[in-house]
Amino acid sequence: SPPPPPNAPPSVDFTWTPTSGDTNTVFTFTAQVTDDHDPPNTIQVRWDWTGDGTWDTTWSTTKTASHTFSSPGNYTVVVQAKDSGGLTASASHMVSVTSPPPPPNGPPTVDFTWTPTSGDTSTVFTFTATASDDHDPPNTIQVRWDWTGDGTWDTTWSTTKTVSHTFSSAGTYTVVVQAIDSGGLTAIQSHTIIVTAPPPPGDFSISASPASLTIVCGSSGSSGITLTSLNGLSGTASLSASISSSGLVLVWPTVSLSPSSVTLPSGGTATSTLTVSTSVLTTPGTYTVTVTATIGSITHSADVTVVVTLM
Ligand SMILES: [Ca+2]
Ligand SMILES: [Ca+2]
Repeated sequence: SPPPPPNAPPSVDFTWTPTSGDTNTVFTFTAQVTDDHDPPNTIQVRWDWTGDGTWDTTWSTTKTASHTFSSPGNYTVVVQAKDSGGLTASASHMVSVTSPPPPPNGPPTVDFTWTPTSGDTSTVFTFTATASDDHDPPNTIQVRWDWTGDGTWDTTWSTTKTVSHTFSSAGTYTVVVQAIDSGGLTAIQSHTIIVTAPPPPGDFSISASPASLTIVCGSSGSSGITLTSLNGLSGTASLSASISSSGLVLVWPTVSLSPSSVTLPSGGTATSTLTVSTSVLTTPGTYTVTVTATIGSITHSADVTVVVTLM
């Protein structure tokens, strides 16, 4: 009989699924082998995932292998088959691996601070929003504000994160900021701000002690004048004194203030001295000395009753 035909090498090819993918994809490769002598299940295969000539698996009769590519790129995948006689064949294909798609857009985050942290209806509050986002840089995030938490937005959308506001009435306000990213996703944050009534206007009082003097003709008397700051008023007070009487006066007493100008500190007091002087010729009787102090547009006065007697 004729000699058996010499051993011929196997033939090999492979398929893979999925046919394309990214760095998260688990590719499954399946080798198809035939041979002139050996049944396919006895043919061994091995794989080189990157075409660099280094085999990445050991020989195996299992024709299916899985692999995930850690970096995007075009990879030449090589399979080699070997029959029982040691003859080999190989096949290669290029597999494209892409980067994974970016994660879906997420909403931004937003919060805000404000200065001063408390105030009244005269206070100009400055609000500063801080926004962040998974895709958009913060300076592209738009914000808008609702000063009263009533659901009506009081500003338009703006990429400017700092805005000023003054509350016209005292109260507790829920300030809301909303942020929106380029994909239209939004986030809100709110804080409570207490706005107090403005302090009462500054004022002062004036008093004289003693409030009445009895002076013998030819002598003099004095009364201490005290100015007291109210509600924080401060300033320079100009003082003046006038004298009047309901009776017939021929020779008037004279009045003077020392000093005639005093500096009133906020929350403090300032003093001056009223001196009423007479001569032996001064008309006896009852007089009213009115001491008037003026700070800015505020004027107050105090009366001192002066009785001038002959002896
Ligand atoms: Ca063979
Ligand atoms: Ca986003």
